[in-house]
Amino acid sequence: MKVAAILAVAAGAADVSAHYIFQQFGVGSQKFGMWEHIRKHNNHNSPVTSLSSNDMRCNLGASSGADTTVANVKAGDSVTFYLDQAVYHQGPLSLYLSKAPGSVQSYDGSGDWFKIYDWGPSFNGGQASWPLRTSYQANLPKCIPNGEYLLRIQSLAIHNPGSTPQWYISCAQINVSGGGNASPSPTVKIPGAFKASDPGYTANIYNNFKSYTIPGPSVFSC
Ligand SMILES: *[C@@H]1O[C@H](CO)[C@@H](O)[C@H](O)[C@H]1NC(C)=O
Ligand SMILES: [Cu+2]
Repeated sequence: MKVAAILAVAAGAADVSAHYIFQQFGVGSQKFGMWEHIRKHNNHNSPVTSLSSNDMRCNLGASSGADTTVANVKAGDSVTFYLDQAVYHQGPLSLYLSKAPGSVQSYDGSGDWFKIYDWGPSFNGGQASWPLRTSYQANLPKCIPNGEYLLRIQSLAIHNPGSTPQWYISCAQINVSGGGNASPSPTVKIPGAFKASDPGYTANIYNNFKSYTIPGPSVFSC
């Protein structure tokens, strides 16, 4: 208990220092430049904390992607988000996709979203370990329809139980070819997909922490 309290205080103190930013995108072995194909947001290294805010989509000041180029990808490709420094707040990470009705550069993310990947904790001998890394890689599903999409990564920071959890978010703009004709499901809206009552949002990771449910819909796979 004592250790848990000290850890919680230490984690809180870390909040004054710079946070991590998803600021570079990659496809396969190619790593693009700073903010290339990623919507630049105005939040610098601060988190989004309101579950009802449209900033939950692509972060503060990133509702338009007019100034951001679009990466050409193939369905099934490996995609990677790189950070300026390793994620250091405990919590899950997830990848979401939302198909733009037309050009993704003018898409605000108000349509349907589905989840394609989760990074959660592993439990070993009563200890949880979180995947805190400098980059996160996953493969796009092979069966998604061709077209332009927002590809969104989120890190949900739940290191301070009892305080408002924090969301670190970026969106890349991708143009998928070579896909299929799936109708990915389940779909959710953002905001709306995450609730204050979600067990994965209220979890106390320092107290009898033995299992964890990552917020959001189940992962879609082909
Ligand atoms: C998207 O990819 C298709 C197929 O390669 C291509 O014809 C189209 O021009 C691309 N769109 C953009 C915006 O790059
Ligand atoms: Cu912090």
